[in-house]
Amino acid sequence: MNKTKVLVIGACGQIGVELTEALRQKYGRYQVIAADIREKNKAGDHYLYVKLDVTDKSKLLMLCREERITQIYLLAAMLSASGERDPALAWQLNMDGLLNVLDVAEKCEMDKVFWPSSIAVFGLDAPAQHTPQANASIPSTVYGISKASGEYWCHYYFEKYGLDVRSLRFPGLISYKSPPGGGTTDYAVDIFHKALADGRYLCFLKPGTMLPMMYMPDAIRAVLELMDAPAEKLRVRTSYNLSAMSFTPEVLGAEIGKHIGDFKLDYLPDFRQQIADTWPDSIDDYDARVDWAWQSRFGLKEMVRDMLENLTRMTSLSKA
Ligand code: AKB
Repeated sequence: MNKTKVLVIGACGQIGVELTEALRQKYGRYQVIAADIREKNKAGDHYLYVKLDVTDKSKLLMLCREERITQIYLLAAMLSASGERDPALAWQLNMDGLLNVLDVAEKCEMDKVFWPSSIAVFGLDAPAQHTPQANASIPSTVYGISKASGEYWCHYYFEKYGLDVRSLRFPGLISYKSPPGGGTTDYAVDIFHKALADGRYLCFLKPGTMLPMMYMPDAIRAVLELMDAPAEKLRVRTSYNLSAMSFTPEVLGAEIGKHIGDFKLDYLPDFRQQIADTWPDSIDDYDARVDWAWQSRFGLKEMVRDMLENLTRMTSLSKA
């Protein structure tokens, strides 16, 4: 039997660090190669690590053939806010990266591919509350356009070549192990670091900006559960809506304030406000629940408690 051999591309990023760890636990540390354009970090410290630019298709193909890769997790991407600063580069990285992976996976007859999409595929024309799975929408950012187009490419490779590519539309992800970079939802991570360090935070989104969010342990579990689901159960071959919680900056601030008494939250909205205003308030993930029994575990209270406990522990460890 063909043993699972995994390649995680973008392994040093916010999702990559934790997903690489989870996949190593599941398949064994020598069955998972971490790859990133960056120098090694947590994902590459101890085990297999390759420096890889996903837009270099011949290197990707060579690596997959030499290592007999059977599954790719493609996490390398430019997010919404950085993408608006350099739309051409965002398009090139996000689209060329995906097309290279799909093509190489098909050529190497891989078992499965995972690729994350985002709530950024939805624009102002989509219903803001409980945004349904199948809603033709006009994204407001280059990042959103690349995710919407990427979803169609995943569908195309599945239909045309039978490539088992699976995808989730992630909301804003909150984590303590590794920081996000370049997203509109990043405030929901930054706020914890500033609350603990300074007791205050200057938020780049204004009060009342409701956005869908998810704690990283739920997100990692969602990827593993989706990838384990029987192929015949999966009716969505673009990307699944996924939901856990929704909140505004002031609601998150108030919850943090329950743990850090005199926490102060101020606001100075910037260009990211316009992006956030086009995204849904909440997401309907009915199809994910029905098809592969998705259920989130962390709500706002549990997430805030866990984030603060872990960040406090990590700060005292680094001081010791
Ligand atoms: C971003 O803010 O760009 C991302 C996302 C919602 O996809 N976190």
